[in-house]
Amino acid sequence: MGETRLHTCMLCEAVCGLAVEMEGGRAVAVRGDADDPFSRGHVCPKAAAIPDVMEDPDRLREPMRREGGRWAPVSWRAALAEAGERLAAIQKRHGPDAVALYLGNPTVHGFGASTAAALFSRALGSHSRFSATSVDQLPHMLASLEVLGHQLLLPVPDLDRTSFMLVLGANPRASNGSLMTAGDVGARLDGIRARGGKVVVVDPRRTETAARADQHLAIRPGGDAALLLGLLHVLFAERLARPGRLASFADGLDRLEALAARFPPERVAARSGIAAEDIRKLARDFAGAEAAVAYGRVGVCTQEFGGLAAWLVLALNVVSGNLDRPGGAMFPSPAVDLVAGGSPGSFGRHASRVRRLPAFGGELPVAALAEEIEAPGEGRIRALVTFAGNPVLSTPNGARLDRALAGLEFMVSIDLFRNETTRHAHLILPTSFGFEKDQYDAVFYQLAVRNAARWAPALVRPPPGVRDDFRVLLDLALALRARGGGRRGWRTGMGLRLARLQGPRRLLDRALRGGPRRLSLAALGRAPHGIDLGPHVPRLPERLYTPGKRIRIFPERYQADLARLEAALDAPLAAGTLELIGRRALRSNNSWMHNSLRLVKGPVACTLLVHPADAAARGIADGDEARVHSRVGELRVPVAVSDAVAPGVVCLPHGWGHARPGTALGVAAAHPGASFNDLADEQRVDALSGTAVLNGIPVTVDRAG
Ligand SMILES: Nc1nc2c(c(=O)[nH]1)N[C@H]1C(S)=C(S)[C@@H](COP(=O)(O)OP(=O)(O)OC[C@H]3O[C@@H](n4cnc5c(=O)[nH]c(N)nc54)[C@H](O)[C@@H]3O)O[C@H]1N2
Ligand SMILES: Nc1nc2c(c(=O)[nH]1)N[C@H]1C(S)=C(S)[C@@H](COP(=O)(O)OP(=O)(O)OC[C@H]3O[C@@H](n4cnc5c(=O)[nH]c(N)nc54)[C@H](O)[C@@H]3O)O[C@H]1N2
Ligand code: SF4
Ligand SMILES: [Mo]
Repeated sequence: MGETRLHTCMLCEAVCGLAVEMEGGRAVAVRGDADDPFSRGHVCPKAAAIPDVMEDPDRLREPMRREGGRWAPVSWRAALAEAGERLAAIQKRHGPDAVALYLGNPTVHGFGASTAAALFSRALGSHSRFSATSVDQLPHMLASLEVLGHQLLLPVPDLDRTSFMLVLGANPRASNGSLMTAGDVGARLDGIRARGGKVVVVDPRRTETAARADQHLAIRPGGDAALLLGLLHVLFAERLARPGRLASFADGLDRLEALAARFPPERVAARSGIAAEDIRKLARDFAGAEAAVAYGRVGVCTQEFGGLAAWLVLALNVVSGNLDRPGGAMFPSPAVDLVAGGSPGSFGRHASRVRRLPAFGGELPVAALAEEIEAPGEGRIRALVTFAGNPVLSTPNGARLDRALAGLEFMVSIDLFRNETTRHAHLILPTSFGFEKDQYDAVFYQLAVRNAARWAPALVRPPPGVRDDFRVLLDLALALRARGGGRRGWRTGMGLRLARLQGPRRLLDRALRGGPRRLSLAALGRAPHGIDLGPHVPRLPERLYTPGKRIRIFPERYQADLARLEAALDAPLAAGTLELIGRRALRSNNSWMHNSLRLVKGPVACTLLVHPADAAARGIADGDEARVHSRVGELRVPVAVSDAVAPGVVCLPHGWGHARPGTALGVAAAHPGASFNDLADEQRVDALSGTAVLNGIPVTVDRAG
């Protein structure tokens, strides 16, 4: 009989508590930890796949070195020395920006990795830094920076107390919530309706979340900014705008009112695809609710007007008086306060060389990565370090990036697998994963719907040839510096060596002790199921980082982008064009869980949803193979005819396309699918923020001959 140990899931933002059945030193079964006060025993099918990843025969278990097309194992000492030497040489010859960095999504899913990634990034001293932020939540961070003064001051829906939730461009019943960490989000959404409240979903597809809501409004992709202006128009025009106490420390409400006056529902109906009377009713319902919250996520960010839309979601919460009030959008008070401890952020301090796209928080939009590698001249990217990312599948025009990576002088990847991206590396440094690591989710407790903390120590030893992310990143930074690369200065070097010496546990303990809750690792260790730290409390205006602690409701930056929106209000789509959007599925996780047979077996997941009318017009039947064509590429995918998508919209998941040669992912290669991002156009970014447009991509679809 085995024993049960506790851990926390590191796969998505819900941070579910896990009860792990151990036998002979192996994790043999994974259940939800019913005694976790935050996740209450909830898990999804992906948790059971954590041991699949840990024990995957394709997982890299020692550093690998590529010579031409051949891979051979290499010692850690030799790998770090070579990586440090070659990166340093390129920086010395071509300047610090010649070495780029891409930080992938799992970076934020652990304290050790996120801490070390920040130190590495600083030590590298390059302006050529990229991450998943610019294919994800950047517009929300920008809105928080502009309006509230801090990029991490992200308001979170007070899910357990709201009586009206307006969901735009999010599908928490599949994604389990994002910028809204909530154990068992489905039950919490059900709770709103059980209390007599309402859930309204604005999405071009009738998603799992929309199907179980009170109302679904099928918006046209990219129509959110238009819709939100229409909603604000009604609130002001019908005297439903009630900012309440917020008005005493908000600037610009009058200018926002004047702006909204120009966008009556009739004017925005065509672009949003939502009838004027539906917009009026939605505004009245929202304003009439006891406590309401507007919540926008990936579909609102990664689209043509992502910057404006994210700002207007925040503005709607302010104008209706729902920011910072119970049942509205609130600011968590976690045990490790990343807001107080982190940089407020910056926007546009530098720009990309080729297209002049703005940096956010010192990072450039990843849509510019391929051209920055390809375009000759001073400042060209010649080497790349990737950490926990797979941008060939995750970023727009992945096929172009794929070609560009093949032309790099040198590339190092820190990852578990040789995948579509890391196969281009000259060295892959393999790291520990899952129950081999300690788990504390500093980032996600900063975004939780209720304050909580849970720390889990590693349950098993990693394979002997792999090392912890924390150590690998710091050792690589030190190797680089030892050979004259990276940012100079003794402080950087001291910081690295000190962090390396202390290790992630001591750093976390210090952060907890210095945090507002005065917790410690020992205190969390005594509460292995996690601690409930209570509901959110109002924190404004004290928490604001703007001068004078004011809410700047209408920052200049947005004014300039409104003309672009106005020009698009009545622009028709080219005849025969459909608009492509994405979708997430419960059994999939971005680009990298497709090597677990338990998750990919069964019906093919990578299908194109086509509305029956659009299918009929093209002579396409359910199950046929379609040819999907965009400005940058063409794919063949099986069709599922479905009235869940609005007419004119087609829908495909991202993260597939595992048929590229040179990868080592056996199960995924047998269930390859096609890559959405071979259709996404890297030249189409939200002009305001630089965020990639991954929804509303114009495509043509016909039956594959
Ligand atoms: N078309 C389209 N594209 C999208 C999106 C979309 O909705 N539509 N979504 C975007 C979003 S929101 C995101 S966040 C990005 C994600 O895109 P990426 O940043 O590329 O991240 P993942 O696809 O999650 O790939 C994670 C990688 O990290 C590795 N990995 C996993 N765990 C660990 C670990 O503990 N340590 C190390 N060293 N490596 C690890 C995996 O093997 C894998 O290679 O994709 C974006 N791309
Ligand atoms: N199972 C699973 N869970 C995940 C992930 C995963 O890959 N799989 N990824 C994780 C990551 S990295 C993230 S960032 C989160 C994302 O979490 P969510 O944002 O909840 O993710 P999506 O399911 O992509 O939801 C986006 C929705 O926007 C809709 N949409 C597309 N275009 C538009 C538009 O123009 N306007 C509006 N209003 N809606 C639009 C899409 O139809 C889709 O339903 O999920 C996380 N959780
Ligand atoms: S919902 Fe997210 S955190 Fe919970 S088990 Fe599934 S993947 Fe893990
Ligand atoms: Mo994401």
